[in-house]
Amino acid sequence: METRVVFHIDFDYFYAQCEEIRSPELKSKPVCVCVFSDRGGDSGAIATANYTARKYGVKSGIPITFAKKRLEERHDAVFLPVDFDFYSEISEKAMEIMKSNADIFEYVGKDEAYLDVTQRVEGNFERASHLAQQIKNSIRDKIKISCSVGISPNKLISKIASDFQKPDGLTVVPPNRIEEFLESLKIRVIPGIGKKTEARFLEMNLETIQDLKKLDIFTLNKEFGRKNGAYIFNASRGIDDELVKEREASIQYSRITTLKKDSKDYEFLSENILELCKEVHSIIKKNNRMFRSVGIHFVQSDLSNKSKSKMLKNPTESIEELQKSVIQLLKEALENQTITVRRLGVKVSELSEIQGQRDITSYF
Ligand code: DGT
Ligand code: CA
Ligand code: CA
Repeated sequence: METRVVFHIDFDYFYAQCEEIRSPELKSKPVCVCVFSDRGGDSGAIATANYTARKYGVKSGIPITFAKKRLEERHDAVFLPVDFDFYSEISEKAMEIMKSNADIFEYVGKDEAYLDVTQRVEGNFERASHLAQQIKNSIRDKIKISCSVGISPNKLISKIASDFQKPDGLTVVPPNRIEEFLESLKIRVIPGIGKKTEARFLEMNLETIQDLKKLDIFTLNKEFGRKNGAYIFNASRGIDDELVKEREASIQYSRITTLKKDSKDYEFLSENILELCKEVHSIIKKNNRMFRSVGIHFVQSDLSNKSKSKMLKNPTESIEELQKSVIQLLKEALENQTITVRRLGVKVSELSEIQGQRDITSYF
């Protein structure tokens, strides 16, 4: 394969930075963006925090009560509820700028994307670095968002590189620097390696990627299976052939089926709709997504349409929650239903990527 030039761009402390855009006075304060749970009060978790709050040990995923304790001495600390719609709006604008600067644009999630720019920089890493600086400036000037960029010949190294100097980073790893760049890094920077896998390597006294390279492919295969073993072996050597694939933010996933018979019977329809939920859920899983909006759709026997949808409080990947919402919508839709249903559909939208460290054993 000819040498490619791949960018990974990731917005810094994204939700919290969005909050700073609409209220610039927040910039000097610790800012925590919270997902409050249904239980009320301070129950719930931190979605993200700005770098001032991170200095006090606040990070994604910890309970809101912990964050408040850690920030006790900061009377100016601010705790805000998530506002996904606002963050999506900002994300879309920034994605437009990236898209217009890429040969191939791959959307990953609200705050990150891969760009293949090989052609427009003619494979030249110096020119790539200038292009990245221009994109960063443009996003800062027009949208007031700072981001971190990793540049290398593949997605794997670029992803690691974008995280290397955060916030507002730009890390260029040309082909001849891959080895020295990786060697001193901790094994856990490899995407897919979570706490559990890291712990197993630590037991073997392996901490850095340089240490990891001591393991041969047979040992890795035995420990992690063929597929994961090969992945780890290649990743520690900076090898990754995954192409940047054209992908826009996907709007929704849906499945529709023609029923065996036209019906308005709750039992019959619920049985079918729960089956559709399973299919939609497997698409969600395959794409590593969470959803926040759930909808159902009827094509009725006179071919007229009827649909209903609801917005969940928080994004989720749970099939139970999907089925519960769908059943609720079905019951609502069947109240005073006179005509029978011919085709039945389920859709989810308001999609986002699944966050947080994934363990390699559950990742593949
Ligand atoms: P950074 O490290 O400067 O890139 O910080 P973030 O906040 O941009 O972190 P990143 O890229 O891992 O995640 C992007 C957004 O996704 C983040 O602003 C909030 C959301 N997020 C991340 N982790 C979690 C989590 O554990 N729970 C929830 N609800 N949201 C999360
Ligand atoms: Ca980010
Ligand atoms: Ca991210």
